[in-house]
Amino acid sequence: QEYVGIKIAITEFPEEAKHALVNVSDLSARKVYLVAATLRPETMYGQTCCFVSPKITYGLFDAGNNEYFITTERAFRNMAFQDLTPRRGHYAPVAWIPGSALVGAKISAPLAQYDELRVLPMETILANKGTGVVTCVPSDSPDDYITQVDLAKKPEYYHIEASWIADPVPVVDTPTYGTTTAKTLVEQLKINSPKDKDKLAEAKEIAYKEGFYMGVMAVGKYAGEKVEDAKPKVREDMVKAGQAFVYSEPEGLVISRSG
Ligand code: ZZB
Repeated sequence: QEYVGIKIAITEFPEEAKHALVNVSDLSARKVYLVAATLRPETMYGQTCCFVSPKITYGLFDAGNNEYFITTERAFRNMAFQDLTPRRGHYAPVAWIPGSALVGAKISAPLAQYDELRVLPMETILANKGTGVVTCVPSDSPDDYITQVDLAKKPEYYHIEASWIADPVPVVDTPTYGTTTAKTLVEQLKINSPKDKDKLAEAKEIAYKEGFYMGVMAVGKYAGEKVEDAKPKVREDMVKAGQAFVYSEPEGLVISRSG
């Protein structure tokens, strides 16, 4: 599986995170990025938050070039064997940080239409897939859409502020679902919760196909072009700009949500 790692800059840490990272002496001298794994770089215009799991402990890793990455250890280990890190095979974290301590962090996400976004919790993130960090695109990802709906229903329970939840941004236009593919599918399939696994897997499958084969970009440099054509161009632009990198996950290590 070949993912695009999206570099999402942390611009302000919550107090809890500062506490966890107190022994990292050069933290303020370096850029810190949450790295989100995605198959849909063309949708990055529609990012509305970055999800971490409150159940995962992430590592802060030296990524070279005065940069730190926050990912699962498993993901950084993969990167360390793909010449994406300073020393091949070295993946010891500089510090550990619980996902819960990152919730509320202020972030700046590449191509996002919002200048400032927040880190929010997603309980259904799988620890053994991607980087354990998921960038939220509620226009096109049914999982992201329903997670935001759920967060908005009980912000106190999730220890977040309702104002941290941003509205979806139109990114891809499709003949069947317009620019609200995720919302429409969630409603049509009567998905009520982020835990509605089977229906969400079905919605994701439909959304992927519809977006890729029928979608036209509704925003950005390639507005008006087919998603099929725009996808590799957006990916290349982001890689050249240092906003993203391509990394692969060995087959067989990928455990899909559908089982
Ligand atoms: C942004 C995005 C925009 C995504 C979209 C999807 C969609 P797959 O196909 O099963 O490999 N993801 C990544 N890592 C995890 C994880 N550890 N746990 C749970 N979800 C994860 O899934 C890859 C997609 O699943 C990734 O692409 C990421 O969400 C999420 F418009 O990133 B995506 C129709 C889907 N649309």
